[in-house]
Amino acid sequence: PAAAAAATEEPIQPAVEIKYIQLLINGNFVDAASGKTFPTMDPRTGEVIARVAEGDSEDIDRAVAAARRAFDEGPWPRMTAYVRTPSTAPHIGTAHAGGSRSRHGHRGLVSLQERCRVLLRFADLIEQHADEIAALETWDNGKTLAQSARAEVPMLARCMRYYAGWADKIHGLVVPADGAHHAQVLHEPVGVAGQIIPWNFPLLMFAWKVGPALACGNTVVLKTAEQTPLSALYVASLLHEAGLPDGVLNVVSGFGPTAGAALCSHMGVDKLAFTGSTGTGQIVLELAARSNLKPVTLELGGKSPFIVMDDADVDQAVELAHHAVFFNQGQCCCAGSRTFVHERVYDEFVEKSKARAMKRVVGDPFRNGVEQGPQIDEEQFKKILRYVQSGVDSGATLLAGGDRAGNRGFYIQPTDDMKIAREEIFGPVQTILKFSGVEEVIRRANASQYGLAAGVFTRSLDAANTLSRALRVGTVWVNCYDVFDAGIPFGGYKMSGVGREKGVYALRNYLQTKAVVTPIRDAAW
Ligand code: TXE
Repeated sequence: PAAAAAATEEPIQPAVEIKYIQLLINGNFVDAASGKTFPTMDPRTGEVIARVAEGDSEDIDRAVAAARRAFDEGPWPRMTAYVRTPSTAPHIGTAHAGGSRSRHGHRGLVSLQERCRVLLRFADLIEQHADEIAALETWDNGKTLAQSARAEVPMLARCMRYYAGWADKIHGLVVPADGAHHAQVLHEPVGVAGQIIPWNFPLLMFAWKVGPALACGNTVVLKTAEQTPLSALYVASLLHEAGLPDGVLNVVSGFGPTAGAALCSHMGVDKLAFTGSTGTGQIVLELAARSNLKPVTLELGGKSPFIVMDDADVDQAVELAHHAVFFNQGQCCCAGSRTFVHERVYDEFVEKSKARAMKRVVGDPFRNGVEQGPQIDEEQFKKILRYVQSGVDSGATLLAGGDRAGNRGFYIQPTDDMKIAREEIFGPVQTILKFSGVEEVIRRANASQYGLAAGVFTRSLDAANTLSRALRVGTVWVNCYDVFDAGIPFGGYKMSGVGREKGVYALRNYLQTKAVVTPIRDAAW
């Protein structure tokens, strides 16, 4: 009842103006070539927030051409690590590195430090505009304002600073080669990176994709999710204010099968990075293979286990397991959506989890104290309720929730059930399963096509070590969950993905490796 009341109150008017609704191509905000627009919705009400330019293959062509020009002719990929005339170093947007003449007629080298500076200035601007960015994200996505403001905007800034720090520290090797040869290994930017991001964490996905790509000197065409186009356009404008040269980052709003597929198939794109569903990831990989074999990194779905051992403090375990699955309305690729609980603490855990789920405050994400906003859209909302129903139909015991909250928008009651689930629900639905031994839980936790993350809750170091090594997943959180520092690699085993984002590992996705071999004339020396 508390949830229903909160969800039926009048929506709070967000304190932000919508400034950017066009595509960002070559440093300019422009309409789609077709002139078409599409609505982006407020998930609290299902009403239109704004109409946004709808990019299509022609716009992808324009954006890739701009990114290509910025890569082939601009300073961004070829900054040197020193400046010839520091006091008169030309402005980055007009200079042409390497001493050749730019279209503006300037000469001179641009320090690689300038790449760091642009990213650092961008992080400062994110902090200066934190309130507007957080409000925009919450409005378009439905996540709580507290989460946008206290977690996601700071993490975006942190990620940009992290990669700013890498920009002048990327270097190759000298290899001791047999024979009278000097062998160098150079690490060069790949070129034009196509990046496709989903709607569940628009700002973080922007950070994880754009940060390493730019730090390595690539240029980018970013396709945002059709449900959440607004925040990326806003922060991209700040990146230009920070001094990013035109064409280095282009942002195309639009749909998957049109704009997204055109980016994947484009012969002028040198590398693809995708986050989204496993099914769409397979399409992306196929389109890349059928066009120019561009390398692809994928961050896909999950069905992550959260394992509670019998020595756990049950109250703490309940709280953490709750957070692991309900965070972000359950719309996390790494949601701990299979809660495995040892039989000795199972009954107590189930009782307390049910009480916790029923206490969860659902309502307007702009309101203080609200823990859960609406789901992203009607499609996801209906899909989640279908899953809950199918659980009940196949014998699951519904402990809490299981229905919509309120009478408009896409709010769902926090739901607990007891069902062996395999598919990604992507909603506020916790499935609680009983186990009796370590070997058994390892087997059952690993019996999934996915392998993104896992949680382990125990006081035993031995249990933590055994489980951490046995679980076939990209991240194991022991006595914590959803820790996403920019330096920690993230990605999946099995059908949860290919490659890693964040940390030093993400740099590999955006670098080519070149061997340069030269003879050493006077080998006797
Ligand atoms: O995902 P899609 P959807 C899962 C989650 C959710 C389900 C469906 O289970 O319920 O996916 O969500 C673009 N070529 N995740 O339909 O389709 C699309 O425009 C190129 C998990 O939103 O994967 C968007 O930008 N691109 C996930 C992006 O792909 C295409 C996050 C993601 O959309 C395309 C989101 C195509 N043919 C959903 N079709 C996670 N791993 O965090 C779509 N897109």
